Amino acid sequence: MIVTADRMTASPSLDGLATALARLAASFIFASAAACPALAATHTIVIDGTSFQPQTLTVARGDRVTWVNRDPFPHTATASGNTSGNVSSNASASASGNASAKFDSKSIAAGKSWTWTARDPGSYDYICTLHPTMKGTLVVK
Ligand SMILES: [Cu+2]
Repeated sequence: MIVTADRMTASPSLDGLATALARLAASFIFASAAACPALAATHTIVIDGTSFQPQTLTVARGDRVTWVNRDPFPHTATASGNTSGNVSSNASASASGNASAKFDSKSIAAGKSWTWTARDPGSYDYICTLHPTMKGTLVVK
């Protein structure tokens, strides 16, 4: 009777331990799975008052950058890829393939946004082609 009782009490606690271990293992798996997409961040550049905010943004390779147009008229975020910034750093630019790196949102309508994934490291000077005095710099590390 006593042995049986001990077994009966021991059995649920072992089950409990197994369940706890299973939950622990599951939480590790979920944590690892969640860590992968978390490595790529999404950054926001707000276009407001005919300016890019922040004017200079540094992101990591693989990150996504979203330009949000809060002005009541269209803008673009356009990097030519052969900007003046590359003249002084031709060696590193060609080494990392930045000479051809560029992006162009085309027209971003009022209230709309445009997202670009930063794949190649470098410093991207960009403008709004509709308002060339609007300038910004995106640094990809
Ligand atoms: Cu503009």
